[in-house]
Amino acid sequence: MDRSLLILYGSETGCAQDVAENLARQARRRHFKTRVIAMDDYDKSQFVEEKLVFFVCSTTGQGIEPANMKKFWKFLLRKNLPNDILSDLDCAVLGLGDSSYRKFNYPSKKLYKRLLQLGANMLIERGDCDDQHYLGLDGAFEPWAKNLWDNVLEKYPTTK
Ligand code: FMN
Repeated sequence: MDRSLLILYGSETGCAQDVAENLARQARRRHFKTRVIAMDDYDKSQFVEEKLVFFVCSTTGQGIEPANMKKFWKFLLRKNLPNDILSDLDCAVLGLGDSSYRKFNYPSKKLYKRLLQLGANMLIERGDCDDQHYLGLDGAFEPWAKNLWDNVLEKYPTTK
């Protein structure tokens, strides 16, 4: 089975990028061939070929997506994308935000919904990292990542 994994992030001040890189280390330990790329640095013409993609994105402004995912997000919003275009894609979405803001984790919520609309298969429910958690981002990240790997490895078992 193909064990290529793409991790796409949108990050304003680096936290979502750190989380994406942490996930990539976890993936490589599980023998996935892993790329980590900012959404807007990714060649989106390849996107429909991807089989396994994790998205990590934060929130800035008042519920606004980070600058380095704006173009990719606009591309996903195109009205002429067929609603089954991502039916071969397994994916997962993790948001980073702060629940003291009214629009808590909005970009990841919108991204999750849009991916589902385009037919993507979600491996697990969206995760919400929260600056207000007493353990910081790890408070939600660690249990979410554990659940993610439990599900991913069921579908992509390690042979070694
Ligand atoms: N979090 C939210 O959930 N909703 C927001 O509207 C929101 N606005 C923010 C605005 C600013 C200027 C800053 C600095 C943070 C905001 N946050 C908001 C919290 C960030 O999303 C959170 O700190 C995240 O971990 C930052 O990740 P990043 O470094 O990858 O951008």
